[in-house]
Amino acid sequence: MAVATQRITLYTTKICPYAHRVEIALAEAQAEYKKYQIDLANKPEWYAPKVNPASKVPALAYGGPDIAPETPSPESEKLAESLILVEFVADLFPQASLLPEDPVLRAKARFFVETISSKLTPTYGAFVLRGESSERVLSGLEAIQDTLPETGKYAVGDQYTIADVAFTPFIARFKFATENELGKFTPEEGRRFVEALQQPKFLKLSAYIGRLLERESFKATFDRDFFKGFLQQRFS
Ligand SMILES: N[C@@H](CCC(=O)N[C@@H](CS)C(=O)NCC(=O)O)C(=O)O
Repeated sequence: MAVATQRITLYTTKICPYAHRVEIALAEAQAEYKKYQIDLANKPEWYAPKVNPASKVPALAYGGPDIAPETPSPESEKLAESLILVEFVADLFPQASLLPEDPVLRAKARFFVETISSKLTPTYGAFVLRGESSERVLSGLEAIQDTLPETGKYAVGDQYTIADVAFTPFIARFKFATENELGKFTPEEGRRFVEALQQPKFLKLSAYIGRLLERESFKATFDRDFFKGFLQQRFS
């Protein structure tokens, strides 16, 4: 376990792909931290005023005394927004090498993250939760594939970085939902997504996704049964 200079408490929710990013980053860093599950349907009254005024997960408390997460201390720093938290973890634990040292690779990692933010994350709710067509998701994935390097295991080469962390929770949920036919999308749209990813056109992306989902930090932080239960309860 790697110990940060100060205490970390992560406020998270298992179904949330944004919060999942921070759990992956902390797992990559082998960080010691406390985790508190926020029930989004019934948020604790202290959460917005004392942790995150935006009332969203993920949020992170850094520093302060060793107290229970449900009584957050005014002495800890409260930080939010998944991509900012992933970079914060990268900064706290440089030995995890989540940010490349080379400035060009750093810029490429951030460009990849930007591509995910502009082309893919908005399509998750639209397709899986609201049943819009898979077209926008597939064109987002094409843009992401175009951003991958010709060689290398991950988004910017052989080093696993913030870019991979940003993508993993989303693609894992797209795949899980469509492969298990659980979501607001029609069965035809679900099949279209699954079959599209098997086409030769997506060979490079599929191989990359396979490597992401084999990563220990992902496997240790994705509760498939919980996610399945959430989708079943909502959509079947
Ligand atoms: N831009 C934010 C998005 C976080 C977000 O939308 N989280 C959702 C859960 S996945 C949330 O907390 N929603 C508040 C609510 O449902 O009340 C980030 O990257 O952290």
